[in-house]
Amino acid sequence: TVNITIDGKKLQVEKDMTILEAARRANIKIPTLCFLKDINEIGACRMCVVEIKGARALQAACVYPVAEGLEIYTQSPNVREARRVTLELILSNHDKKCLTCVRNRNCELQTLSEELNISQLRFEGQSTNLPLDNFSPSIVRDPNKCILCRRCVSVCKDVQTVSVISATERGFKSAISCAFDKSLADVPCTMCGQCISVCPVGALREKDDTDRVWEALANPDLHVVVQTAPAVRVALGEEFGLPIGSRVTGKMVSALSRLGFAKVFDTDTAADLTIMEEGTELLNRLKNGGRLPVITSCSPGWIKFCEHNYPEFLDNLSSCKSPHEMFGAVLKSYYAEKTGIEPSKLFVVSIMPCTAKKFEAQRPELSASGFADVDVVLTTRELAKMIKEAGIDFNNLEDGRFDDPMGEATGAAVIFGATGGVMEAALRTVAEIVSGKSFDNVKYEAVRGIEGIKEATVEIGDMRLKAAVAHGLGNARKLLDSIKAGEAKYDFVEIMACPGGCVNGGGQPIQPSSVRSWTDLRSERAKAIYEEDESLTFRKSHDNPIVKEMYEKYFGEPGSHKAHKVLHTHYAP
Ligand code: HC1
Ligand code: SF4
Repeated sequence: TVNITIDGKKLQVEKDMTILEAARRANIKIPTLCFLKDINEIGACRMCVVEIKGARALQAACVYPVAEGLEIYTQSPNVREARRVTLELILSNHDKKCLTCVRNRNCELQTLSEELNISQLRFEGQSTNLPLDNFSPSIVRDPNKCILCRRCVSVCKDVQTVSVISATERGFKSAISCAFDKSLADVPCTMCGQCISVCPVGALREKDDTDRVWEALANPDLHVVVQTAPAVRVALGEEFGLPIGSRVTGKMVSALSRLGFAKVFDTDTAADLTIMEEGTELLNRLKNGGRLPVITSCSPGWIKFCEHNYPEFLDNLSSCKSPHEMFGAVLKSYYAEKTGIEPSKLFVVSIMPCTAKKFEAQRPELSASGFADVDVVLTTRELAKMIKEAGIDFNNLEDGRFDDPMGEATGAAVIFGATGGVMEAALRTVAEIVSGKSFDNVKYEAVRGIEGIKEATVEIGDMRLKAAVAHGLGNARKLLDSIKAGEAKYDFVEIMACPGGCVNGGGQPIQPSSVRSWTDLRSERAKAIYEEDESLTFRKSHDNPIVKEMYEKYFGEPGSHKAHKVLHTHYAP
């Protein structure tokens, strides 16, 4: 440890800390803007400058390491003026249309202006008027709102290893853009939306599809149904001021009914169906010498990454559609038949924690009935906007229940939302199919948690199954490279594009750096997911009564010809 003084307060701190972290320890808040812990620690914006006794210039606290005897001042007149000038310069050419910005009231630049008491602007910069990039089905980039903090560049390059956005030019002409000024739609962007989650301002956002849903809801000729992904229920509450990790499943269902959806279904039902199909596929490939490892196919950002970077693994992918796509296909076939509603009159909306799902829904491979399996995908954030616009008092809603006949789901399906969940759900089912026994302990701890790559060897009777789980595309890359190099061998692999899995998807509520840097959103939201799992009556996919009924009445058995027609697909190289 070292001894330092901050604003006259004596402190003992570990020697590998930055001044920013040390100050936090002492409950002294230093403002930041470009800083995002572990992702963007570059000291570029200079909002966090502090005065150090004996040093010639002000120093950026987010990168400056503590040292024995350091005397630091975080609120001296020099410091205050420097921060104000920095902020005013950023504001001088920022597109300040806060009232109509998606990030109004959740913008780090706006918050800083308030906190530093900026009441007038001394500098009038030349405002840029650059075109929007809104050609991607998932992501919109507005360069006029960009403050060049580079968080998106770092997350795309270092965490996701995709590197499709970067800083170009220098000085006044600096910009964040894709190579040759192309659109995000024309580069190998995976549409994961991690860049949106880290953007402090409104320079990156999802493509807003709420109008399409309002229109469908107002159309008397359509039967509009909605399904919600497992991870949405543990994050939506954040949009209404509830603590991170609040479970709002019941309120979410009530809000959706109030919005006017004819039926509110649970994507989890289809996640159980996915496990039946994927488990069967895995056992078939193991028995018949098929391509191994089987790699999960529910994360569309991962699929796109695979297509661009690892086409040699496309045949390893499970042929299962992702759960919400399966659900859409089931609704437009089984449910349509059962209710006598024409598939053309059925409008399926998916509420997802994911921006890549908007792209996925448009894929031509995913239209079993001749119509798109899913018509519109909204993110968790877009759903919150609709709830607010409809004047629904979310926090005081009663708990609703998902609608029959497709409303039952198991704990196995819920955990899909956290990294390792699909693997664990599959193991719960595969273990019982192979052994013919029923197990009370359904926990597979080895595949839980936020370690980048997790491995487990599971022994079921005389079968030894080698499994691996990767989340975040950088970890996926590492895992695939080790398989390619022959250093590792697995039977079953789960890959999710987003770090932490869907709970931390690019469509989830955005927390500012002041929260995100010091709270692990992934673990907090995952905790709520595992609580929900424990609270449910059924915790294994093969116990789901609705799924059983679907096989009895419609599909026959897992992997049947009919199941393949509706529930499976193929992503060709
Ligand atoms: Fe996911 Fe999935 S778990 S992909 O993370 O397999 O988005 O939540 O809905 O489809 O079930 C996302 C979440 C989600 C699918 C399921
Ligand atoms: Fe990079 Fe993902 Fe953003 Fe695309 S969506 S630019 S891959 S971070």
